[in-house]
Amino acid sequence: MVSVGSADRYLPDTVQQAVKILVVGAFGVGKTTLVGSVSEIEPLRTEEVMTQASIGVDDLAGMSTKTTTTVAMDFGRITLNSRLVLYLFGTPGQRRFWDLWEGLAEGALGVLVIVDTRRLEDSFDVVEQLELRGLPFAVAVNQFPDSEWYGADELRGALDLLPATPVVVCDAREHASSVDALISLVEYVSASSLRTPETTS
Ligand SMILES: Nc1nc2c(ncn2[C@@H]2O[C@H](COP(=O)(O)OP(=O)(O)OP(=O)(O)O)[C@@H](O)[C@H]2O)c(=O)[nH]1
Ligand SMILES: [Mg+2]
Repeated sequence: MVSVGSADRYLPDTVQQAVKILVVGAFGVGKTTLVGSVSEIEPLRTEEVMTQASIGVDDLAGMSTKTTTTVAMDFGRITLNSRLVLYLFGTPGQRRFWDLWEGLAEGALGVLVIVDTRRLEDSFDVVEQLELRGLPFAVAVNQFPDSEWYGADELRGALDLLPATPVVVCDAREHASSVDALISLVEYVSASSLRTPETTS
């Protein structure tokens, strides 16, 4: 999170476009962390302490400090430039809450998929869900200190991504790095929407 003060809460008059972005990913990949590090307003979080229901279901390997999980949504805002503001909606990662994605995705221009390469297989279904729903997305690899290093092509192969789908590496705790990931998504979605059906067919 950047500074939080009343001066930051109001949008400049120059803002012409407000865009909704969904932040999705498997359990514990860093969605809440990213929305929080990016947001220029106090982010809204719906964290609950993980309960017995989580034991044996959610893999906490590599997340010794994680005690809570998102049960409804994260919300944040970032003014990318004087004309464009992004509203970020983070989803819950636990599978039992995936039904909420449908509602949260309504009206979203694009999706940032956060991936943890230490548990890459957890992300297969996430990517599949987005492809089924036809939502444009970019992949942001949240690099943890003990993450294995995958080349972009290897990762694309493993996640079965289309050649045009952006893949970026970020640190969800870092504002600048996370904003860069969002910019990659916005650039991709803007470029795709500029292509008319005539030029793509
Ligand atoms: N080292 C490191 N730790 C991180 C990073 N991102 C998140 N964490 C930690 O990893 C854990 C998971 O982060 P969350 O942001 O809660 O993940 P989430 O995807 O929102 O999790 P759910 O809502 O439960 O699905 C937390 O304990 C974070 O402090 C990162 O980039 N590096
Ligand atoms: Mg979360």
